[in-house]
Amino acid sequence: MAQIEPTLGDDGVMDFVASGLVILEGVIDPDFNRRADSLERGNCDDFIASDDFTRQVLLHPQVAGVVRSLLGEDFLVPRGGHHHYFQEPHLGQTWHSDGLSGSGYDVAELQCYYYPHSVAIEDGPTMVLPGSHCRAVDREAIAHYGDIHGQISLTVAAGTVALTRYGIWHKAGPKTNDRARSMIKFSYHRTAPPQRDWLCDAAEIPAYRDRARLGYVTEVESYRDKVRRTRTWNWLCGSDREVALRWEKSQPVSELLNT
Ligand SMILES: O=C(O)CCC(=O)C(=O)O
Repeated sequence: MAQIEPTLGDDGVMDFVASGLVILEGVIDPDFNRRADSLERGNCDDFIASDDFTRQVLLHPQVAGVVRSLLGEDFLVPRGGHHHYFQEPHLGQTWHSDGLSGSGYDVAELQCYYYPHSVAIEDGPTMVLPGSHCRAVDREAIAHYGDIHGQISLTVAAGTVALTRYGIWHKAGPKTNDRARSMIKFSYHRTAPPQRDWLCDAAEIPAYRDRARLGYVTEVESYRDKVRRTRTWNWLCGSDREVALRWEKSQPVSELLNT
């Protein structure tokens, strides 16, 4: 049986743990990208489950290599998804996260956005907020937020695939032209408990090395982010190592009473 090789090392996985995002710019074959030209808006299960889409996109070595790195060996390959298609100008969506997302430290689902055509700022690109993926949020509450320092617009080349941790805040940005804009969304899932089986140089599990504080994050939230990221890293490595917290030197009262 052919194997899917992982493409991320420890640093790549740590980057993903912090940002919730990997962007593979222009990786899909231009001839295949054009197949989406006649795709209708909405459910596109048949297109996604087709042999061609499976081979050209879902099992593309770079796309599947990231999935293999983050979800383990025998991950579930999507058999359906949704075509987010806009043509008319519009004001853009509000910030949201999808479905059952954002409650735990696990990485059990990767939600992916595939862009068969290039996307410019006038086309209403998807906007994402790196680092927002591990917060349990009220969807109605975040819909009231406007621009957030650190948000990014996915203005991308044709054939780009963005892989996100389910739960990342995102929205379609404002569109000012009449050009068709496509985004095909689908998700891969984990089937087995995690282990550190991506590209590793050494057997010993390194401690999580935190990434730079995000532009919109204050001191306390940055401490919370670090704890959440470290728990996610430990979980992905299959390690039960606990995060060092402020009270780790504290003692049980029984020990003090008996001395
Ligand atoms: O089309 C987009 O850029 C984002 C749409 C989306 O993710 C949604 O409606 O949930």
